[in-house]
Amino acid sequence: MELDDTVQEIAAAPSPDALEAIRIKVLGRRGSLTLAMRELAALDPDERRRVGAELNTVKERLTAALAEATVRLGRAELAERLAGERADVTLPVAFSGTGRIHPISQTIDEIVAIFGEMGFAVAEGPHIEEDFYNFTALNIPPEHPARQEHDTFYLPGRPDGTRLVLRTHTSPVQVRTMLAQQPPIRIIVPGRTFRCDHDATHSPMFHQVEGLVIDRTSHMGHLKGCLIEFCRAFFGLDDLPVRFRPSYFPFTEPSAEVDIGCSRKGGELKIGAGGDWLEILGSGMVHPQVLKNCGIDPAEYQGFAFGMGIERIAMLKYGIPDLRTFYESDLRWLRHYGFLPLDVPSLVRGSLS
Ligand code: 2NL
Repeated sequence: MELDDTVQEIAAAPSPDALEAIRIKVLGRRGSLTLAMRELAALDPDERRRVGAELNTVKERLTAALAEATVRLGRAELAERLAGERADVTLPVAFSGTGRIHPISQTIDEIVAIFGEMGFAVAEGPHIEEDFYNFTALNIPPEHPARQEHDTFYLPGRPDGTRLVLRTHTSPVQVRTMLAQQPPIRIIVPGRTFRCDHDATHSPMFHQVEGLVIDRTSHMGHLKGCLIEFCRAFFGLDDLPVRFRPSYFPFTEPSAEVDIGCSRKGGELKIGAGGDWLEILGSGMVHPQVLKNCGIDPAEYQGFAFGMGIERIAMLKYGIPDLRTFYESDLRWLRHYGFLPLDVPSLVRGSLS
């Protein structure tokens, strides 16, 4: 009778702890069954065999009941945990509020969105370059100041006497593209660039976006239309004044610098019509010698190119006053000037047009 009660108690145990308490009470070192087994020694042999067999049956039933209860409680615990941890995958994403997109990345994404809409593809290339791709192919003469030790990061000389450089602009990617494919070419090239320069307005590492268009009849009118459209889209001003000013680069002829309208009333710079001008881009028609160096016949093809510094236009658009803060990895700065990960630049959401 007592056995049936215990088996029932085991089957009803509400928790693993309660079950363990019952096991100790019966099978523990001083458990009722353990003590009864111990007392067998005092019985005469016949009696011992009979009671011993009975106690063994009791022990087997209890052990089986305990094992069954352990499985039952384990299942119940798992079911409870699964119910508690159930994830509703249809709920909206809970934004953790931590990460931000760096203003340099955001600005590059914006520029890519604008030129992407005009049919440009993005091209990328190595930061460590051959002298040929960074200088020679671009018609930059050996005595040009840009080539000097003082202005360019050179790697140690190689056994054959040549030296690799940290690219000083992203143009070598355009050179590589022209050597790899025939026109039509329509690319923009964002990326890191390096110059031996470090003060309040120069960083040894900075970012550029350059663009290149080559086709049979690409002309200065295309250059102008393309860059006027870009300036207005980037600053979000349909009537932004844009002017082209003659300039000089070894890799373009003719060359033009691009200014946008601004005002400087009371020492505060404001982009837009205001009678004053601010330089933001360099551009020009690709020099025939550069086309030749890059395996393109200048009698058949012509094109235009342009380049701009990302930090500079990001500072103008987003009112960031100090260049050096871009690379300090200050989380408070990033929370203030950074962008939400889902704030993806595009022309169809109104923020760029
Ligand atoms: C500036 C001026 C410029 C280019 C970059 C270029 C590239 C090739 C051929 C011809 Cl492969 N030109 N790039 C042309 C004109 C200006 O950048 O002020 N950049 C920050």
